[in-house]
Amino acid sequence: AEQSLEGHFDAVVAAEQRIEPRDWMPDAYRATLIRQIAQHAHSEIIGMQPEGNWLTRAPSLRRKAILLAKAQDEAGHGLYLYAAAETLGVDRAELTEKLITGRQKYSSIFNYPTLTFADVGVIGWLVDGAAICNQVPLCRCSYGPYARAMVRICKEESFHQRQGYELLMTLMRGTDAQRRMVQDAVDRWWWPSLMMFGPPDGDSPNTAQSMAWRIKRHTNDELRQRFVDMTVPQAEHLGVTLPDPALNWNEERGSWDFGEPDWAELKQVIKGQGPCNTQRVDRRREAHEDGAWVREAALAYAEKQRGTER
Ligand code: FAQ
Repeated sequence: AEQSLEGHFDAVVAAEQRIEPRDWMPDAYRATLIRQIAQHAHSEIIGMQPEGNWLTRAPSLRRKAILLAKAQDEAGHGLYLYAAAETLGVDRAELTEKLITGRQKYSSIFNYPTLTFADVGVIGWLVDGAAICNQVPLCRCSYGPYARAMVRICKEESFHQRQGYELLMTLMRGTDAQRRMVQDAVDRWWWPSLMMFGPPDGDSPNTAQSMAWRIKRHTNDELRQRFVDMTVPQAEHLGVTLPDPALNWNEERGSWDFGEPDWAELKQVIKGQGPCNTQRVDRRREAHEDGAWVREAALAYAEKQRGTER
């Protein structure tokens, strides 16, 4: 029977149909999805912190309203993604526990500081831009609940990217000091954005199996290249310089050649030794502990409701 279940699973994946929560799936497929979806959810939740840093200091009411809406969208994405992970038999409380005790990862990008308001624009442009590049193909992921969550998330990410670009265009029409502020933010975020796509293919232990299962639809390097090709013309239009002397149009490939990110830095950041790792996880732990009374009250209320129904 095991053989035919596996045969059915393979056939569904090969036919580009979706695996659903009640379908049989290999244990390792389930584990890989839990790992990736949990990391993705954690990234959305931790990802609110760098921009949250500017909520009380946004330069106008309009900018503050936009930033608040964006951070709220990210909380929503985190919640959909935890819900998608729960369809695989894990519990959100358990995943949060793993995040705050450092046993599960979140994206390296959120361990860098946001030094000026231009960073808010650059996060929208480059970080959300990279997120879109990575996530649009995930709308075709073989696991139904994850693929469907990605559709709405990608629509909202596109809006986030546009708001970042518009913010930067506004600064670029401003003073010399504002233009320098944008260039400085681009210089600091460019390489970390390229690292969001993960290690180079030769050093990516999960890619081959995840592609065979059609969880991932492209390799890390393919998506990184797609991001560079999409972003170079946007940088030109904006009037900023990307901090990579090796950037060069390759006529033969029809793509931009670019330099090698500092992979040792990515490893350090993933290991917990980036500029803000400790601060980000500590803040998340505090928020979780501060919220304990809300969870207790909600549970007590649910118990009471059950009581009155009986
Ligand atoms: N950071 O074998 P691979 C957002 C880990 S966007 C940290 O290549 P895989 C939106 C990897 O987990 C950001 N760790 O792994 C937003 C693995 O370790 P493990 C979130 C990284 O899974 C914008 C090991 O290295 N997006 O939040 C990173 O096949 C603005 C070996 O790597 C997603 O999560 C990294 N950059 O490929 C929010 C998208 N790269 O788990 C707020 C979904 C690799 O074996 C503001 N995820 N690692 O211990 C994916 O597409 C994949 O998981 C990759 C990694 C591509 C990230």
